[in-house]
Amino acid sequence: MSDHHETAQQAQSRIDAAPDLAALEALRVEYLGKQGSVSALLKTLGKMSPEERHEKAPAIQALRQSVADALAARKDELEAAELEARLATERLDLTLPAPDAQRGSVHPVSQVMDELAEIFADLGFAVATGPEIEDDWYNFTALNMPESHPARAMHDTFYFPDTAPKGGKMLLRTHTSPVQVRTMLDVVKNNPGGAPIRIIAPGRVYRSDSDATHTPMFHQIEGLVIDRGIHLGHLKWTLETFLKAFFETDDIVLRLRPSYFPFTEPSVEVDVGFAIENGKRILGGSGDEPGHAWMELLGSGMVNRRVIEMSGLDPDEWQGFAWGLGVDRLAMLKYGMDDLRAFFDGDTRWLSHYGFSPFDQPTLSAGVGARS
Ligand code: 2NL
Repeated sequence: MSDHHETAQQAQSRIDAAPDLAALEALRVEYLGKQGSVSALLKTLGKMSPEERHEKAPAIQALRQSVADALAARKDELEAAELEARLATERLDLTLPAPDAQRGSVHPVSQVMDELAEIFADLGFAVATGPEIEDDWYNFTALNMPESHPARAMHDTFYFPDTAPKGGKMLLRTHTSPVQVRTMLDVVKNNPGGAPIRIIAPGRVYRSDSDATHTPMFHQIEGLVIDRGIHLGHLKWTLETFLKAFFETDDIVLRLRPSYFPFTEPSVEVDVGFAIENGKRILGGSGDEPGHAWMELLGSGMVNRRVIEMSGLDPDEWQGFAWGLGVDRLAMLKYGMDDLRAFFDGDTRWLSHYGFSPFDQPTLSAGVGARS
């Protein structure tokens, strides 16, 4: 009996001193494993007489129980310590600054499109969109350019082999004018007597042309106003107001020159005065001042009577003006890029340099009329 008591005490102190779970497992095998010393004692019970077994079994069972209890208690301690250690090393410090996320930027073309939509919204214009794959009729014929018209040759059109529903071939639109044609037809269909229209049509357009200043796909924005009693004065005021808001300066001087487009009559080329400072074009002042020159900015005019008639309106009652300009060129002028081709290379260094934060709103420091 005292034998077992000593064994139990020795086992208890060895188990309590086990430094880790592996050492503890070794002790379990040593005492309670198949070849273990306590297991061996238990096996001796089988060879005893009932009387002897009755006498010795309680002490041996008590020894086995005390070793098993000591192992279980130490196992709980070691596991708790291990968990504590893990919690200590894996603790997250939520006060550390998070690394900055990789963020995209708004392309200058998108930025300028947004700015234009914002300015023209202030002037009461809605944004209209339409298909980039067009029917010859909407792109040319409806705009007073019948199939034999020489102005068609100036457009370097990408044609599809498919025949268009209204004759000719399907094509990639060469301007966003077909959007305005579709809008006019829609408005007249829903309002047979006619109704005022004020829209801008921004979007991608295509011409088979490629060099430092031309890409086969570029961006255009056209504007169209149809109402009663519209004249050139409205055109001039609208363009002047828009350009002052866009370039964020009142110092914008326009020069209107006679021009020719099949869809407008009269047609007006609009130039803007500028000076060169540090190799960059700075808008402002008359182009006739010393050190200044004129730069062609956009084409415009009064909507041709034949285009008004095509839409189903009476040109003696309804007049309009329209204009078209290149968004990419406008972006280059405002934000100082010098190579158009870089706009479409997708170079992330260029994009992070010239791109805009999607979180900086509003896009313009001031809207229409903020300086008046
Ligand atoms: C340019 C000139 C222009 C238009 C586009 C237009 C649209 C309709 C009726 C009449 Cl539906 N005109 N658009 C008018 C004048 C000029 O664009 O140089 N664009 C880059």
